[in-house]
Amino acid sequence: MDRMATKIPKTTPAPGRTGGSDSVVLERRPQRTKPPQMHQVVLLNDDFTPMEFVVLVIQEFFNKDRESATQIMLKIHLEGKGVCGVFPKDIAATKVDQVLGAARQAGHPLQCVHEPIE
Ligand code: TYC
Repeated sequence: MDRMATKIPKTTPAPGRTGGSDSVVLERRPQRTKPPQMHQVVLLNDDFTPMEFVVLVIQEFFNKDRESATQIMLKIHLEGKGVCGVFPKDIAATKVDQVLGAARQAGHPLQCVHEPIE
């Protein structure tokens, strides 16, 4: 018989309560979930894709206004590559698919990749 009326059941303190006083102590718990690894979507320069097409792609798939899309396109044109946006991995992969799909459909060799940051 382990549940005799005279026995006082052992209890563990409720989460957030420690010690025998009436005071409540909120304990800091280590964070158990990591934020998702972020990936940058990078467009690569080539000699054939029209500048206007690249600007439209950046506006359409990366939600940039015409001014910033043009700046990003020119950076890619001059430096060889440029970051169009930063997303969780699965979203970045979808962006790459969308860009490559639009480029191939239009007959342009535009290249787009995603890579982890940090
Ligand atoms: N270099 C291309 C041209 O002169 C323009 C271009 C820019 C192409 C960016 C691809 O990712 C690119 N028509």
